[in-house]
Amino acid sequence: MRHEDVGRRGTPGTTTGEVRGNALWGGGRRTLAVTLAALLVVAVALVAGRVQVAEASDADAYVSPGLLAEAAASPDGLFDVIVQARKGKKTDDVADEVTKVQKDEPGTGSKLKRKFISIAGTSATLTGKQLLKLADRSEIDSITRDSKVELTAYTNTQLWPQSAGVDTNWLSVPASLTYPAIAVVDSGVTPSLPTLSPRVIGSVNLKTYAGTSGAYGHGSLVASIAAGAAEDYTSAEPRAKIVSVKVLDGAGQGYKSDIIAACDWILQNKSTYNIRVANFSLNAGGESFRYDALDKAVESLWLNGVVVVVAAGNYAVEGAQSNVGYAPANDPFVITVGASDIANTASRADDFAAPWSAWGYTQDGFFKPEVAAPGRRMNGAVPNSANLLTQYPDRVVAPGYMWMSGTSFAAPVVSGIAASILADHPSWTPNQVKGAIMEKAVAPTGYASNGALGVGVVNGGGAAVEASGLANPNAGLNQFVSLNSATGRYEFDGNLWYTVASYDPAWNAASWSSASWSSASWSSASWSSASWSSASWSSASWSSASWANASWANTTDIE
Ligand SMILES: [Ca+2]
Repeated sequence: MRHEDVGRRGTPGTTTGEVRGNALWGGGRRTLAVTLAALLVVAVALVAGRVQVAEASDADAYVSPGLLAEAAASPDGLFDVIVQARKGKKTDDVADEVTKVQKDEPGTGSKLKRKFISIAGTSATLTGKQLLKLADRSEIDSITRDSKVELTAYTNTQLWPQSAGVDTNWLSVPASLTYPAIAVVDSGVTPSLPTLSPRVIGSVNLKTYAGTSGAYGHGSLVASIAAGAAEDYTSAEPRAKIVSVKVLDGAGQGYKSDIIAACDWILQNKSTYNIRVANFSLNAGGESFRYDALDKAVESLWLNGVVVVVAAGNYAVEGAQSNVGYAPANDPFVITVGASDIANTASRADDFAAPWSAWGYTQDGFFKPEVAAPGRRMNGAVPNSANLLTQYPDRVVAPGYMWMSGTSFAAPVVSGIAASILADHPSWTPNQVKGAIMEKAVAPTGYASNGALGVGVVNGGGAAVEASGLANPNAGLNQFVSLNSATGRYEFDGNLWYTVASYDPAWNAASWSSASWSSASWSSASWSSASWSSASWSSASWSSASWANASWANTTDIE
């Protein structure tokens, strides 16, 4: 029997045809295709390939790794296979051989199935005994598994999955793991969209604002970037599930209280749907996190097992420091995400911050965002009736798909990465997931780890597969967290934090003194000094009324 090293057939990240578009970075046109269909087959084969040590003999058929041993161990068991002819032989010759071994070794359930035209071969269900016998026939070239095909291909015509390092997770995090659900707190997700169906496993409408009717499209676009699986539009984590929590109307408007109700609903239903991640591509008003009700609501999620991912905001002007005062982006526990521009290349080295991506200090002196992810000209799915389509008809890239820019579309990249991490490490806490994402982020060339990109641009593959889970960016805050025996949930004591932070500027040292950050490629020392600043605390004049206005989720005209 011949042995073949199936692991050397493919090269990850194989790319085809790059075309520069007519505006900025390609305008969502087909700039690149990542050909992963063949790689999937190779990866599956590799897993099985380590079982069997093959003997070298040209007389016998090639048999899928492990299959001979399985057939020998289970002579009456049934195996679905594809049988191919030796050179010079035909499909009918193979069919004859299959029929012969069935006669020689009768077995219940065995049968000849398809006779192929495109190849000289057949499909068949064989008993173990028949398979062993067939492998010795000189007419037979190969007997390989008739594997179940679970997906066609994970591909994206854009470069952002490579820049965010998530394309490697499509293959390196096994599909057989349990992938959690991401709650998308937004304008609603259309469950029938081909890229998401049938993985929208729950939805609830908590919107009480009587504004614009119809589907906005924002929620679907966000969900498709987090967890879409369509070829050419594969998301950050195509195996994750989606739960739609609708709080905004057909124009992206809504009440802050509805977003708090969304947190309540997630807390009550997270076990039912295995919700481990909640995505907030919205901000609504903002006060010190000691008082802001939405901040407290998302903290309740965070401290009770749900990773909260929030868009930083789109209100910076020409890259200048804007500070970050809207809730829930201004909450220190959550992962706040800025938007990077990938500079039309897959490499992270030349990435830079989108000029409108909000960054700077919160009312309480915390630096935001922690990380950035691609957020410019992101292709995603929207329903045909979406108001966004009416608003931006020139942004359609294909039927059912359009591009948008904003931190709204960077956040779901990180939500998808969080889902990959939790599939690989189901026991990790939100603090560990945040630590892994920050630890493996990469600062572009010349970037100093304390601006609009946070510590750098996310590296999904590194965070999911390589991170230790030991780095905890919230270690300093944990000393103020305790179990409320009345509710049975963990809570943060903001007043105690305020008292301690007021007289001890080094209260947060624990977060950055850990050796866990030594593997980070960015400077943990410089981030440590920037991550919380008593100088920019609420005494600063900027922290007053300017954060009172409504949601900016409708600031969609940016590019
Ligand atoms: Ca780049």
